[in-house]
Order: sequence, then C-alpha cells, then structure tokens
Amino acid sequence: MAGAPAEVRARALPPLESNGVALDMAPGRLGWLRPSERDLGIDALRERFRQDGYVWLRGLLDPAEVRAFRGKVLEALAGTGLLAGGTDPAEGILGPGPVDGRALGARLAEIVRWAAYEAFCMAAPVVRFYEDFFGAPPFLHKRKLLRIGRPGDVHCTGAHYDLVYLRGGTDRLCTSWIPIGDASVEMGGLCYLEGSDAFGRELEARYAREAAHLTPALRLQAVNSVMTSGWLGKDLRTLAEQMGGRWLVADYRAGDMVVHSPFMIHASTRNVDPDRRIRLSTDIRYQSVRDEIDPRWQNHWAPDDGL
Ligand SMILES: O=C(O)CCC(=O)C(=O)O
Repeated sequence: MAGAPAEVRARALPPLESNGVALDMAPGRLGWLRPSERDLGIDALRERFRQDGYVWLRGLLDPAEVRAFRGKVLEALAGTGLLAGGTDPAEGILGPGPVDGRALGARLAEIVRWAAYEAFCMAAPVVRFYEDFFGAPPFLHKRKLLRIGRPGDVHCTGAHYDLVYLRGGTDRLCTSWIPIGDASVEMGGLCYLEGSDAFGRELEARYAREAAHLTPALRLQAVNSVMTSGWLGKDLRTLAEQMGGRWLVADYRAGDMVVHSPFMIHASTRNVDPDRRIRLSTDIRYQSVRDEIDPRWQNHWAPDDGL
C-alpha cells in the first residue's frame, strides 16, 4: 500500500455499512479521500492520478447547474413513486413507497438517452480537463450510467475495478464519477481502497495469464470460467484487512468530479441519510480518441445490456 496521503478530516466518520457488513474497522482501515486543488496544474494532477489511482476535483462544475440537473432528473422519476409527495424533486427525498421498479428502470433508460444528460456529461470543464489530461482529443463512451442510491437500501456497489467490464479496448481509460447534487458520506457516495491501483494491475495481469486459453470473446467477459464474478466481493471490511489498506470516503458536493483509473478498486456504502435524501450520480468513461475503443460500450445503457 502507498503511504497515507494528506487528507481532509473535516469531522468524525459516521457508522458505515456496505451490503450488510458494518465498516466498524480497526483504526487505520477507514479514512478520508484526498481532494486535489484546482490550481495544481495538469502535470501534478497526472502524477497524483498515477500515484493514488484517482483525483478528486472539487468544484469543477457549476454547483447551481448540477443541482438544476438533479431536479430535472428527479422530476422525470417522480411518477415512479420514488419521491415523497409535496417535496421539491431537486431535494430528492425518498417517499414511503412502493416504487415501481420496472417504470424506474424504463425512465432511467430514457434519461441516459437525453441530449441534456449527454450535455451534462460533456460539460465544458469536463471536456477541457480531459483534453489537458490526455494531451489529445478525448472520447466519451456512449454507455453511461446513472445511479440512484436510495436511503435504507442494503444493496451497494461491491468492490471492483472497472477494467473488468472494459477489457475490449485501451486500459488508458478514466472513469468520471460525478455526484448529481451533494453526496455526503451518509448518502453512500463512492469509496476507494487506498493504494489499490497497483493491486488491480496485479489482479488483471494474473487474470490475463489464467484466461489465456479462453477464446478472445470469452476472455473479454467480466464473468467466465476463470472469473466467476466481476466483483472482488461485497465484504469491504475483510478486503481492507486482507490488503492492509483503508477505504477512503468523502463528503462530495454538487460540482465535484472524481476521476479514477480502471484498476482502482472502489465500492459504495449504504445511504443512511437521516433526511432520506437520494444519492444521484453518474459514472462515465473517457479516453483518448487515439487509443483503442471497446466497441461493446458504444450503445446506451439498458437494464438488460449484460455489460
Ligand atoms: O456509484 C456507484 O455506486 C458505483 C460507481 C462505479 O462503479 C464507478 O464509478 O465505476
């Protein structure tokens, strides 16, 4: 594991849980994500990305625009029973239910096709960042994910690294994880296993050796006879103990964007927000247009797309 970087310790961490496992870790197994100041300069950001496997860019986007987009998305989801009656959709307060899961999936599949969503993902500061970062024209993968973290939902994103799902092109990929609205630690934002970029690279190299006998098509798949799940597991506590690392969490704010490497291990925690606010976020992939592009990611996300 890399040495502990400077971090923000704005407040004590609340009790956290992921997929039913309490993150009541030994001291030193949980910490705060390190933000990157906007004026660091692109060389320093590249170096930080290389060392840490991520950069957390605070205030990259206009918070008012992000909040307005949050309102637009949640308003479109209001008919599914998701939101509490009589509340401002932009607040995203979960209603008492029930939620029509099929209708929610269908609406989400529609929203990821909106021109407004595409514009959000391609906001000028995001594109400019990647132009600088890659030193080449950036390419945005068409398959873009919009996620809802409902307060109380026990199902969280399990620990994984993204290349598992994106093996059909370059590994010089970046994921942008963008909270659409504030996403405090309590709201279950993304967490990162410190120093795990190197571990992800080792795992992938081992996988490439073990999967060498598979057909090229099978080798690309996240699930096959060598890798029975694209996930490293749901027990974040044990993973951190086994690897000797810390899970890094953050109080994300509207306007932030985290960029992580395709080898960086990440997951999410349960949304335990006392005000029942929904965590809304998007995760999208950028790369240089000059690098090989995974053709499987050139369709819009659909609930049954199998990727
Ligand atoms: O937002 C989440 O829960 C998961 C996001 C994710 O896996 C990613 O950004 O690659």
